[in-house]
Amino acid sequence: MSKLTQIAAGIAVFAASAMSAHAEKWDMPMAYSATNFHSATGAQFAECVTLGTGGALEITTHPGGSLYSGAEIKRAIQTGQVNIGERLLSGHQNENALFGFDSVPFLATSFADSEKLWEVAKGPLTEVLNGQNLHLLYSVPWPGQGLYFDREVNTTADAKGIKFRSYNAASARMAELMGMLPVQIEAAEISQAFATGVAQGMVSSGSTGYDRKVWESLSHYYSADAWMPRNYVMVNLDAWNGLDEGTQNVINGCSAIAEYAGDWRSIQYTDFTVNELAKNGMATGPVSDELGAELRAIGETMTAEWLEAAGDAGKAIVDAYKAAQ
Ligand code: PCA
Repeated sequence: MSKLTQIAAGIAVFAASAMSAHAEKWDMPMAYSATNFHSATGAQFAECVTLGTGGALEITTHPGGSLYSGAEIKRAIQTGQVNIGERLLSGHQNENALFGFDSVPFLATSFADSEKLWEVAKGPLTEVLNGQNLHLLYSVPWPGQGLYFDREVNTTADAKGIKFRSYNAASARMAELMGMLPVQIEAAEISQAFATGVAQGMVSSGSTGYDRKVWESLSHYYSADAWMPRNYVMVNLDAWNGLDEGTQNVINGCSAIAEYAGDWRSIQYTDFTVNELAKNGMATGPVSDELGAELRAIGETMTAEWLEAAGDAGKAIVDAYKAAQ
């Protein structure tokens, strides 16, 4: 080894030990199962930041609600119990109606439209989140939402009285308007809820049905593309402001890659997961014409209700989205 190589090697060892002495470790709670595509994207994001900062900031993901359940994650980040985490923001529409912009029925029902809607909503949403001590990093849509049941359902009359698992205000309201009984349950708990009859149906993507093997209890999946809700990865704003610029740059780069990769996975997963539901014995196909028409009417009611609740800020998002069509 030449003198110069020795010095270089020594500096590298010194730098590595200096870094690990100051290494910061962030836990990242995530609500959905480790095998879910959002969780896979989050794990790669965490690895990207850990590698990109040379280990100075090490992020460890905790999927499946193992650290905090879905409903607790946002508050945990806001209050600094953890510095980073992922959450379905439409689950907090009761705090601010804007969080439900991605669950307005039949507003954006394709990946291209979901992207357009996201582009115009990102600014206002970032502002709301900053006001809650949160910094937004990236967001990835779920595939289109369809209806799951333990029976054949061709009209809302067929679904009357069914206990319907909800995950946000829109899914609960849809249940009510269809004459069903909404019951809020985390995705991590649904296999058990269906097995014990606590719930008999839900609105969700093929992805969640596949992740939770719902064919063990449910028999029908009807594609409806009702809406495409999003998961959001957020950092505590104080923790974000406390990072040096280099670290922020690495996180921003990893976030952009994660958003791209997550979008791609969501697209790939759409058909794959519905095919898996069918392979495992479920009847799959579009909603009947009659149920489709009833859902459209319910969607109009829900859209009017959301616009009323979200006021000018909500209307501005919808107008900007329509102008971009
Ligand atoms: N899966 C999540 C939200 C939307 C989706 O497709 C869930 O069911 O909790």
